[in-house]
Amino acid sequence: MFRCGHVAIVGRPNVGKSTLLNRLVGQKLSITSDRPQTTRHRIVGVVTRPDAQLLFLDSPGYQTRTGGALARLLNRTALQVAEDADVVVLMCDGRRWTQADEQIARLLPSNRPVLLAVNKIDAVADKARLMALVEQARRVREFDEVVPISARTGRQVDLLLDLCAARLPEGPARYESDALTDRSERFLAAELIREKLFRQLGDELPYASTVEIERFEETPKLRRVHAAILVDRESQKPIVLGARGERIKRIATEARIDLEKLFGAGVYLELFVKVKSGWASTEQSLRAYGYE
Ligand SMILES: Nc1nc2c(ncn2[C@@H]2O[C@H](COP(=O)(O)OP(=O)(O)OP(=O)(O)O)[C@@H](O)[C@H]2O)c(=O)[nH]1
Ligand SMILES: [Mg+2]
Repeated sequence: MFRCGHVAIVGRPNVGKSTLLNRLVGQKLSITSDRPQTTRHRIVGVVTRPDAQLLFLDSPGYQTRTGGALARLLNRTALQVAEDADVVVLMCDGRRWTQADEQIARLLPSNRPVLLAVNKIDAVADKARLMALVEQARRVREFDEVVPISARTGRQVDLLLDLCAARLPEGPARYESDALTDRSERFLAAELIREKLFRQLGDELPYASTVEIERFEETPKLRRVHAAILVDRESQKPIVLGARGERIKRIATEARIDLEKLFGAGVYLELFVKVKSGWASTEQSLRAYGYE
């Protein structure tokens, strides 16, 4: 008997959804950062075992204080992911249960298994507080299972994996057994560059920035990537470039190192900054840049 199906990972921004996806797959597929709204696209991470193939869906954190076309689009993606899955993992931060967690818990479908993953237990010293949090969450809705985990250290992640696998429908594998994701190398390259941008820019970050791959050439041993960082205003360009172009150079170097690891090949990366006013202001223009 073999099982295969989708497991959605949902939750408010910054609780560690993408960190979990990467931990499960054992590769850095989905970008992470210590600021909310890092993930903007759904991405599948494939885990193949002798008894099951689990297709984990990472999604943007659900925003309860929304505004703007990008936020609206991300929220739709976040909920759609749960609707499309066989099993839902609601993730929360073990340090606090908030109004936002409560709101998301209520929005989840009631006709399929929902597991609560209480993450970041490595950062919770007081286990009684963890118990209190679980009680609070249980008052909102029923959960099939509650699993305290640490996506960062990997603690109890295997247990969560087993519990998800057991709840999938019977069926054949949908991906090759060595597949990691449904996304192209081109997409992964754009995302990893965006991660470096997020991490390097700190609070100066122009939220209305994205990465566009202009050229992607593949040979067995080398990927040649030309990518543009799009910003909304001319005044944001020097922020991305940094003094004497040092910042963009650092972004490119870090992205290249991660990409080489992920692709198992050499990477030649050229990075530019471009001003494209209003690229994130309407849903139509967002679609033109790959947002669903
Ligand atoms: N201490 C601790 N930190 C964690 C753990 N898991 C994730 N983090 C950190 O939490 C932050 C957010 O992680 P992400 O995986 O980007 O969170 P996310 O839920 O995908 O966030 P969005 O994509 O913005 O919705 C990062 O700084 C992670 O390193 C954990 O188990 N323990
Ligand atoms: Mg994320």
